Amino acid sequence: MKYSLILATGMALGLAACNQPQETLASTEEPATGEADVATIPMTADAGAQTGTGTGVVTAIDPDAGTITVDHGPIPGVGWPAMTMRFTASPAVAESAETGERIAFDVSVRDGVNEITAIRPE
Ligand SMILES: [Cu+2]
Repeated sequence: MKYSLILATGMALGLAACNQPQETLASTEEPATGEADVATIPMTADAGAQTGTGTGVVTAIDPDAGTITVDHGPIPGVGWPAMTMRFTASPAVAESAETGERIAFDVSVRDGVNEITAIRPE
């Protein structure tokens, strides 16, 4: 319950904050598919969230649960050593990865929620 409220509030704030630069940012990422334009934008300007960029290998994807498991290297931006862990991801982001693929990704850490906000092939 508490988790959902925090997530919903964060998403609302994120959407509001990213309303303006959304168009230009989206064009630098993968081609927009309609549903992907909001979800794949790195929320680097989101106050209260720590952000970082990492690289690693996708070991599992669960689009229904909205998670991606990545065996990743150190991520100095959020103070993490190398490890294998599960991240939250929007359906659009989850679908942009493949199991076994080597990726670079943006991560946002806020209120204990570790979310991959963008994925690029490495
Ligand atoms: Cu980790």
